[in-house]
Amino acid sequence: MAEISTTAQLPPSGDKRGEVGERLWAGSMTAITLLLVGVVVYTSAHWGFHPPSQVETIDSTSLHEGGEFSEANLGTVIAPDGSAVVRVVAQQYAFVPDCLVVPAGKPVTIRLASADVVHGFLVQGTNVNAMVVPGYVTTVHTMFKDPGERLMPCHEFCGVGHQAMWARVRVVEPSSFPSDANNKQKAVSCAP
Ligand SMILES: [Cu+2]
Repeated sequence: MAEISTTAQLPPSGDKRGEVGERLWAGSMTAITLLLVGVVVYTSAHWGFHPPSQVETIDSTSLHEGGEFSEANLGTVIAPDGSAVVRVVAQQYAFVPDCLVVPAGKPVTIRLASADVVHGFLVQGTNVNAMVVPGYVTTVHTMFKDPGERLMPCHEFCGVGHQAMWARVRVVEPSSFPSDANNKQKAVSCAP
């Protein structure tokens, strides 16, 4: 009578190749994941890219009725330390105001709220790039190094007039900033 072997059989060579393939895939996926995490950390630390918080809520249907985003508050206000806060409303199909004036070399906080649908904005040549979602305030902190004028288009398709929705950002020397901006009661935008 033939003896039955109880020892495990060695896998055929095909299974060995499968294991090598799996290890290769697992290794490449781990490497890609680490690379992506590295890119996020690098852009965040080196370029100052940060996702906007968007945790602050606001009633988008009543922006014009008063509060932070009422008409008189739109534009730039300069704090005693020289930093600036810019408030902007995004609506179909314009930013209000459509020309922002900001000081060069000073911290600038841009606060946006949408009056209707989802919009987006970026400032050409800077790290400013965010979405403006109705119901939330988008806050971006930045600094503009050199004086000059930059474009600020809406980059989120928001309707048939989307391509016409853009503003300008005029970066000026702090010394030539409109003096009205130091008056907290009045926000300023570019002179017409
Ligand atoms: Cu838009």
